[in-house]
Amino acid sequence: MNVILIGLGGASGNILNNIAEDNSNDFKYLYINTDKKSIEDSLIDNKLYLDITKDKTIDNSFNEITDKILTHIKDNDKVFVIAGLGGVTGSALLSNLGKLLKDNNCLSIGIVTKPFNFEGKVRMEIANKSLEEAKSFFDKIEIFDNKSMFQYAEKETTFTEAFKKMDTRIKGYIESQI
Ligand SMILES: Nc1nc2c(ncn2[C@@H]2O[C@H](COP(=O)(O)OP(=O)(O)OP(=O)(O)O)[C@@H](O)[C@H]2O)c(=O)[nH]1
Ligand SMILES: [Mg+2]
Repeated sequence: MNVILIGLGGASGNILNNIAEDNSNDFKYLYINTDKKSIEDSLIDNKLYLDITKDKTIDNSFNEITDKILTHIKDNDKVFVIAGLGGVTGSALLSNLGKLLKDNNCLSIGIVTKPFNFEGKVRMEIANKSLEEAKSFFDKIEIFDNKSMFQYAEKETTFTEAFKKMDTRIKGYIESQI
């Protein structure tokens, strides 16, 4: 089965890098972000920079790259869409991409993270709103709660280590779905 992982926004960039790094799967990858630096630094081969600096809404910018996205996914059986919810980019693009995939009869699984409590109410609300909107477009959405990350951690566990563990769990989840 062909599998493509599409990442939306900064958190997904880190998650894709961590999954792609060990080369243990022949997944295809596509990374989409509005952050030029993060796109440039990403290890992923296929990436699309969304320029929202020039007076453009994120939705309009997305509509300009839908053809490009479709060229990457046309031959794939299963599309996993990864986004860390709570910021602007991933949260806004989740429904846009979900709808595009649904309109093109792609089997889609969303994989999202929810913010830590310490990130505040506003980011949690953005995350919940995004999830609510995206629900109807995806065949399934799996939620990884960032606050669960430190549940089994030692006192000295750093964020980087904890994120890596979370990314390993996400990778395991994807492998269990194919
Ligand atoms: N698991 C995991 N979660 C992360 C990571 N980085 C950020 N997050 C979470 O993801 C949420 C969204 O962050 P980003 O992905 O950076 O946001 P964005 O979608 O790029 O949005 P903007 O930067 O605001 O345009 C944050 O609020 C964190 O909860 C990461 O490396 N791993
Ligand atoms: Mg960002």
